[in-house]
Formats: sequence, C-alpha cells, structure tokens
Amino acid sequence: MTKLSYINGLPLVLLLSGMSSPAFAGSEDVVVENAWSRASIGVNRPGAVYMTVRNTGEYAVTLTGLATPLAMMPEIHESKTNSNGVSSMAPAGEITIEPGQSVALEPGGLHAMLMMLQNLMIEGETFPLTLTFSDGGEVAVEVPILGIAARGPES
Ligand SMILES: [Cu+2]
Repeated sequence: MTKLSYINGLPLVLLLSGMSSPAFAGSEDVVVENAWSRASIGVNRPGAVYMTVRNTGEYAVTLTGLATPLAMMPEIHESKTNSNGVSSMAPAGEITIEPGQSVALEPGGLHAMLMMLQNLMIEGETFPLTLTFSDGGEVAVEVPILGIAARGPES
C-alpha cells in the first residue's frame, strides 16, 4: 500500500507501467545455455556441471546458489592453476552478471560442483538443476549427462 500511495497522482500510463514492473529484479531475464555434465565413476566423487548463464535483461543479476535432487551439496567452484602448474579449486561465492553479459562455467574455470551425490550420474540421463538468484528468482534447467570423457556440450 505504501507503493500505491507513493505513485498516487501519477498519470495512469505511469501507474500501469509501474505496476507491471517485474516481481523479480533481473532473474526472469536469465537464460541458461548449453548445460552439460559428465557421467560419474561413482558416488564418492563429486560431479561437475558446465553451462553458460546469460543475462538478457536490463538489471544486473547475482547467482547465489544451486539446488538439485542429485546432490546434497551443490556449489559454484572456480578452478585455478598456479604458476607451478598446480590446479586447485575453491568456492566462487556469489556471481554477479551485468546486463547483456554472460558467465561461462567450463572445464578449467567456473563450474557447478555436485558434492555428496545421491545417485550415479549415468550417460544419457538428465537431471534438474535450479539456479537461485539474489532477487529471489529461480531458473531451472535440465542437465544432460554426457560420456565420462566429454569435453563440451557437442562431444
Ligand atoms: Cu569444484
């Protein structure tokens, strides 16, 4: 009601456009492309998911978390290789995507790590993955499981 009284008195066209503003500031404009993952050797090793997250809207969006029935602890990680050629990875925290930009989750860089797998990841199957954003919105994607040696969505 405070919002209504605030915009009270504005021309009707402004009132209507104000009321049709998105309930979520940004995440409804997020598109997830080319999501894929690899078959797992067992459930004791984590799985990894790769994709491109594109912000087609006019507001910056911040990816804050992941959810999937396949893993109890899905988390965004970033792999890094130091000057000695030793690679390691760590939680990447929240990822902000500016309007018109995209973030690539790909082997050797950012990835969605699926820790505490609840099931084997079997080639040819798919599983649902939900991306959560700071505006409260969610984007769900069905992730195909490719072969154990796959290097990209077309492999
Ligand atoms: Cu990882």
